[in-house]
Amino acid sequence: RTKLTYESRANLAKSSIAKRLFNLMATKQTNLCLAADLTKSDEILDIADKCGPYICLLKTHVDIVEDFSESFISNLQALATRHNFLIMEDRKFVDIGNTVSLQYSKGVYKISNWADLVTAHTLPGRSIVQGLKAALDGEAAVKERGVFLLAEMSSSGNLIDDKYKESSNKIATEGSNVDFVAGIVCQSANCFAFPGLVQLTPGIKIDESVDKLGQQYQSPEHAVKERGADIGVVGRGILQAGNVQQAAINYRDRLWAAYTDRIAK
Ligand code: UP6
Repeated sequence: RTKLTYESRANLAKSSIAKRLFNLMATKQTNLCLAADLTKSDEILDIADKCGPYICLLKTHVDIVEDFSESFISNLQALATRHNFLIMEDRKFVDIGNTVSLQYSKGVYKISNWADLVTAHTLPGRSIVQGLKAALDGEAAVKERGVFLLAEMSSSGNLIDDKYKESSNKIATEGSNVDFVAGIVCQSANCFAFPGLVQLTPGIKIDESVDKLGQQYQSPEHAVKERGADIGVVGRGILQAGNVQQAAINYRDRLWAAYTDRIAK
């Protein structure tokens, strides 16, 4: 799968939003996801505006926003339209189907109303995908949304083993889930084989290999060429840079060059 172009993988994808994402990456020539881990809505909107032209995906953790409001969401959506990127809420759902269904669509954040994509752990089993789908109102709504399942984590000492990885892959590709599972969050190319899924890989930074709280980083080139990343997630590598726009351009250029190298070989 890692030798194929994003355009050809768009044709193989079974989830509509995965198709859309692959095509967006190909036309906009970016495989960079910005992890906008900031706690004030204005800061998130500001960085989304500055980095928007260089990213395919903006990833939020909406529960760290201290001044959440509906206008924050509508402003973020306007920026997503203006700069042509998708929005992923990195909620990492992990509960029984009925609970995740409520967490996805209700409460303060009503995530299913605005997030094109969400993330979920596979720990509860296949019912987590069914629970998320159940929150959406019919087939048309399912088509506009998707989930990325976690099959690996970047944190040192995480408890995921080979069997868990394999089972996560099975859940992602089985029967009724395929129209809704858009991709896998993982660290290595051997997590799944189906080329219609997007590999999202967090833990990318140019000048550091760890943080103080267990995060482990790799370079853009290593993530894309050795580990099979289709989209590289960069948070602090951009957020803490002196010039965030220049940093986004730099990460975009390196991730994209690594992808073009990968498919040329
Ligand atoms: N993330 C990881 N590792 C995972 C899954 N998700 O780092 O296995 C997410 C974090 C954070 C971002 O929740 O939002 O990716 C990484 O941020 P950083 O680049 O600042 O370390």
